[in-house]
Amino acid sequence: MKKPVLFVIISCFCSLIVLVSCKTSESLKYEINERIRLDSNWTFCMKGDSSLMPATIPGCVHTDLLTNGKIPEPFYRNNEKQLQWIDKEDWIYRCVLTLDSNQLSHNLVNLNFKGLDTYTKVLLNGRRILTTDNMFRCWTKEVKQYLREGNNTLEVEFISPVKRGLEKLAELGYGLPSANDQSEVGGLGDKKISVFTRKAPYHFGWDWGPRFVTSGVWRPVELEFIDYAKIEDVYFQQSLVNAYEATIDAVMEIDVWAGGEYTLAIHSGTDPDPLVVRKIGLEQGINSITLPFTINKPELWWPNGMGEQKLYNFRASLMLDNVVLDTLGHRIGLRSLELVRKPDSLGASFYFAVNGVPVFVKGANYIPNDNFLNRVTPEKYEYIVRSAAEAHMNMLRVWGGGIYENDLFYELCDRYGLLIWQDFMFACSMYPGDDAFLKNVRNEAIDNVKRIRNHASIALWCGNNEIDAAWCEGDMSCGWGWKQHYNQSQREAIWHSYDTLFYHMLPDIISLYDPTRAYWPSSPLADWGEHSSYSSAKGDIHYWGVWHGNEPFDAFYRNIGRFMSEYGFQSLPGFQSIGKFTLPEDWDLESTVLLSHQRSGYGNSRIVDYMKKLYPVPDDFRELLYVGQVMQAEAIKSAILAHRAAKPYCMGTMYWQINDCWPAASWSSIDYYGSWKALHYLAGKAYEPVTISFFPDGRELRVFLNNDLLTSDKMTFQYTIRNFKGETLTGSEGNAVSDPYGAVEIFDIDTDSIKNAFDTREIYLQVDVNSKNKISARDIYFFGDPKDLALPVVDASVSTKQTGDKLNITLGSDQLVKNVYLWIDGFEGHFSDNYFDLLPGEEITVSIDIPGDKKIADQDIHMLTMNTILNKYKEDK
Ligand code: BMA
Repeated sequence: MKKPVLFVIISCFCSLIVLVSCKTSESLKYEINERIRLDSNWTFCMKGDSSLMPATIPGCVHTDLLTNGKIPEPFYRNNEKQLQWIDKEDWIYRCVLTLDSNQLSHNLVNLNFKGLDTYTKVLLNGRRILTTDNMFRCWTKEVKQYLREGNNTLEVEFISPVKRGLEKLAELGYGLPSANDQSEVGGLGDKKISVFTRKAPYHFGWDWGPRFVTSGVWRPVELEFIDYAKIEDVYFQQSLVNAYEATIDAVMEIDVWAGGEYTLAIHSGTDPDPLVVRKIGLEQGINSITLPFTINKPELWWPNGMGEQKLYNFRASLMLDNVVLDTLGHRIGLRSLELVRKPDSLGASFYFAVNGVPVFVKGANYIPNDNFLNRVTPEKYEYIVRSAAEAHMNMLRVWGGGIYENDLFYELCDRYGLLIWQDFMFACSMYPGDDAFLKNVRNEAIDNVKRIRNHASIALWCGNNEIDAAWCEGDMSCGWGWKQHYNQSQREAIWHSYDTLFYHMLPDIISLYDPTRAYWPSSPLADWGEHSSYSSAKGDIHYWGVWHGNEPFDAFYRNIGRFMSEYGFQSLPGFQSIGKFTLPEDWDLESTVLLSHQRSGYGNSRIVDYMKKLYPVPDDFRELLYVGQVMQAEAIKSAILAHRAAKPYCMGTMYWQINDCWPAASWSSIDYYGSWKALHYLAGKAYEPVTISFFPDGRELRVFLNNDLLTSDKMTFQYTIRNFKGETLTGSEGNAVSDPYGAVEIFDIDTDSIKNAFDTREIYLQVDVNSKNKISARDIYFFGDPKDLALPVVDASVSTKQTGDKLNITLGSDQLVKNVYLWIDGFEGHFSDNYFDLLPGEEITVSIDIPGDKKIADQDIHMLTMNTILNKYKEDK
């Protein structure tokens, strides 16, 4: 964009959307608080430019430039590189508010910004009213004195976060470690500036994401008109919850403009009778009032898979002379929740107990769904959370390099029963520790703890991602090699900042503002590196021996800690997704375009290296993507099942990562466009309530039954060794006694004797667990690597039946077909199952939603299987 000489102000008119339309009738003496959203008819321009363009609020400068046709789609091919100029400019956003005398007659007018990204100067009618420096904070300014009847100009100037970052780096005089800050992509050489700015760390690049350092009004803006008093906040603190009663303290913050005798009440749902009501004298300023109340025989909230997610609608109201001035409500799940860390003979436990029941955590790490956060629709939020619940997950970790998520995200997690491991937004870096920085973080932490603490889903506050292990204080030989770059006094200063922030300030804030929840300083507080000073027998562990450590997949069986909060393996998106951001000429793992959509240092060659050892490496691009996804899925499935078999020593498993922020090669199980990779299907199976784990241990194959049901039925099991035609070669059966919510070894097999008796390329082990004459769990195991299997040359038979908007596809085969992957050219629907094994003589019906007027014939169903791949590439040899 050209920089103009003149800067012309062209006003815009912000439409005023009434959020809480509470205008009083003539007869009422008091006006009820009113809020209007300022979210339309904004304009923006580069500072120094005269051409104003329409802007979207909430939004950001990159997407506004895109909508105005000034830049191409940032995620397409290599476009990222040519868009790095945007974050080096300052940007002006402006609108005009038209206010009438009635609105200005209110005693108080607040301007609330729910999120400004990041460094801004805010002007109202030409007068500076606010300066901001933290994307994660909410900003409120009393503005009545600056407003006038008629048109008012609101202007937000965004100062380049890159310029500010560079200034702060120069001020400190030395750089701070920031492992994932892609400064080179941003044209800054080795100048890592992300740590100086309280802004989503991943915006500066990550090992799965691009570098787009955004600016913008990223959350709603509103004007709020108040006459007497306002409910600033209400926290429903659950001091005691059990099946008989829930004791709750409604801790209220009332901001009072006119002191007097007010009435406060708490209601539940539509019940006109309050749970508690109190008349109380309030003084001008902030008043803190606690209203305790009890719910008898509460319906409890449970994590997904353990029970219902009952949510109560609690509502606080503020009254003056029987007129309701303000209300504030939350949907509250009543449950007790505890992080149990008890020393034991092996170290110390690390598990969550909900309503007194130990939870085996099954989940994934979660990152923001887009680099441009305004592109994440409510539907996308629900899709991701629902996909997690459908895969039987009960926890997501909101990881520390992203954002404190939107309210909607936590509401969805409450509804779907997903517990949240909530990091504060610090990851893989050391941070400054000057007073201004610490004060800023303090306010950020308070804002966010207060904003989300009412959600039943929040299980834990965690200080940061991987910093403790990376720095590794007290031992020069451990950590990621950061300390060695600093002299003694710099090292002390850096550690002091860390210690202050994560071992004092944040835990103090939690004990003050959310005392019923646990705080954990860093994830992990147990590391996989051989020099680690932490023990995996005590805390959580990130196990990256597989992938980063290049260890074989069976290392998953040997590296199990008390709580596996990260581990993972990469794959590329599927063929249909790849087609959306590339051209056919890019369809090569070493093409510049695909390498720029692969941010892990080893590039795509790491995927191929693993593949060479275990699977054929297809020449055909679509087949290569397929094998890559199957490899990722089978690796992570085996890790999950190993962790489940190690219960109760291990009490949680969360793979890295469920989602993507752009289309790329990554560890995700759902790609940027929402398509489930093979991993999401297989993880869903590994997370089912009752599963079987195959656990190779030397020459033994140990077989476990994992039961996550709260009840224990009598179960029986059969195991059979079969050939690929399904003929039983040998087998046995027995009773399986599993505790409710337990894991038990049901039998083991001497693999040497199997190898001596049979050709292991031609057999598999099938285990069925039955209860009440129904199959509760079934899984199969191969005694060799996939590339060595002599799978038959067969394809599954396909027959389709379309009823209304649903297409059922029935597949069958008289021989084993491994990893059946289905797709329909030119149509992207969600298959209810995919990448599954079809056992000899069995039928599987898969469904997909399809518009009734789109006719799909049997031959439109395309299929890839491991049988095809193995036989094709065997013939090639
Ligand atoms: C973990 C995460 C991320 C990273 C991932 C893959 O350690 O915490 O920082 O993206 O590994 O390398």
